[in-house]
Amino acid sequence: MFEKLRESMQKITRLGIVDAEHVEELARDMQRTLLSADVDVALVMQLSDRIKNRSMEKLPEGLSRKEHVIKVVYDELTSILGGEKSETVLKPKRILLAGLYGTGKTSTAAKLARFYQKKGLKAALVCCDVERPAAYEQLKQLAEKIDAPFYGEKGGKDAIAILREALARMGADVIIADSSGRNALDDALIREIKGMNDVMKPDEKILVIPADMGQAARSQAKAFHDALGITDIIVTKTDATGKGGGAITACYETGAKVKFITTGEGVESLEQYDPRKFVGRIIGFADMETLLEKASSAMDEKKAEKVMSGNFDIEEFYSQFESIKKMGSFSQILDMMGLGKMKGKVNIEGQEEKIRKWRFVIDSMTPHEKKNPDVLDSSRIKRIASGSGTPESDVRELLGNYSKAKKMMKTISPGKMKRGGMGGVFRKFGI
Ligand SMILES: Nc1nc2c(ncn2[C@@H]2O[C@H](COP(=O)(O)OP(=O)(O)OP(=O)(O)O)[C@@H](O)[C@H]2O)c(=O)[nH]1
Ligand SMILES: [Mg+2]
Repeated sequence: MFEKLRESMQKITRLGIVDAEHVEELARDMQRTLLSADVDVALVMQLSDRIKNRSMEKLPEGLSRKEHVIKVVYDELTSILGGEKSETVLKPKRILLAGLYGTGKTSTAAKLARFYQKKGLKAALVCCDVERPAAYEQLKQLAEKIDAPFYGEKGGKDAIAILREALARMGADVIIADSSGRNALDDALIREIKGMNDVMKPDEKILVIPADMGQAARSQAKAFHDALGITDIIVTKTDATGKGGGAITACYETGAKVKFITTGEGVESLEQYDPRKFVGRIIGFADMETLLEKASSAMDEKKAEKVMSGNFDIEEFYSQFESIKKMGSFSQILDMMGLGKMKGKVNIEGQEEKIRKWRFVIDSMTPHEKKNPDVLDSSRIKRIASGSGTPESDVRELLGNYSKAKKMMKTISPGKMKRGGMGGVFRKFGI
C-alpha cells in the first residue's frame, strides 16, 4: 500500500504546475490504494473529498499550489493514520502484552526486550502463557537468543502466581510479561488478564494486533480497550499483508495509539510508529520539513494549540467562530465539510444571527468575567443580558456551549478532533 501511495505522490512532485485535474487523479489513485489496503470505505471517501476540496482552496501565503497539495495530502494521511505519535515513556518499568491467539505476542515480547536493550536497559521476559504447552520453550529460547533474563514455570497453570513470583525475583529495568492467547475474547481470558493487570500494575498495557486483520482490528481493539484500558497497540506482520492500513486506521479509531509496528520474524524487526514520519516517508518529498515550516509560519499555531488543549477563555472561544466565518458563509462551510445534506435540517440564518448576537453578549462582560466565565451567577447573567439587549436564555446558551466545547476539547484527542473536524463541534452544539 505504502509503495503505491508513494508512486502516486511522485507523479505530483515531478510536475511543474499542479492543476485541478492532477488533484482529481491523485485523489482517485489514493482511493484505489487505500481501499485495496482495507481502509474503511467511509474514511477513504472522506479523505479523498478533503484532499480534493482543500487542495483547490485559496492558497495559503507563501506556498505554491504544488506545495499546498503535498501539504494537504500529508496532513490528511497523517490524520487517518494516527495523528500525533504515541508518547513514549523512555523507561517503562512494566509492560503487559495482551492479544488473541497467534497475533504475535510472544515474538513481540522478545522484540520489545531487544528494543530496550539497545537503549542500554536491562529487559527481562516473563512467560505467563499457561494455555499453550510450547509457549514456555518459545519465549525461553528467544530470551536466550538476545541474552535477556527469563522467568517462567514449565507446566505451570496459574499465570497470576507466575507473574507475582517473577516480579518478586527479577530486578530488571524493564519487565515484559507475555500472556496466553485465546481464540476469542472470552470471560476466562479477560479475568486472567485483569488479574495480571492487578498484580503487575503495568506502565504500559499493550494490545498486539496482526496487520492482516484489516478493519476487523477495530472491534478487537475496542473490546480489549474497554476491558483493560489499553495504553498502546502494536500492529504485527505488516510485512506479510497489504491490509496494514486498515488495521492501523481501525485501531486508531478506538482511541488507542499504535506505538510500534513489526515488519518481520527476526528480533530486530520492530519499528517505532510515528504517523508523521511514516507519512513523510510515504510522500517522499525531499523538502517536507521546509514545506511544513513554511506552512506553519503562515498559521497561528500557538492559538490553535491552545484551543485544542481546551485552555481558552470565552473571547478565544468566540474568535474560533469568527475565523471559521472568514472561510465563508455557514452554508459554504457545511458544503466544505461534506455536511451539505445537513443544510435542509438546520436553520442556518438563525444560527448565524445567534452567533452574531454572542458578540454583544461578550462585549457586555467585564475582562475578569471573560477570563473566568465560572463566576457568572444569575445576577451577573441578568446584568449582561440587559446590557447586551439579549434574552437571558441566549447568554446561558453561549455559556453552555463554551463549557461544552472546553470539556470536549479536553476529552477528545487532537487527532480525533481533526478527523471529526469542525463538523463534530457543530453537531455537539446541535447546529
Ligand atoms: N512475517 C512476520 N511474522 C511474524 C511477525 N510477528 C510475528 N510473526 C510470526 O507469527 C507467528 C505467531 O507469533 P507468536 O509470537 O508466537 O504469536 P502469539 O500471539 O504469541 O501466539 P500464541 O501465544 O499462540 O497466542 C510466529 O510464527 C511469528 O514468527 C511479523 O512482524 N512478520
Ligand atoms: Mg505466545
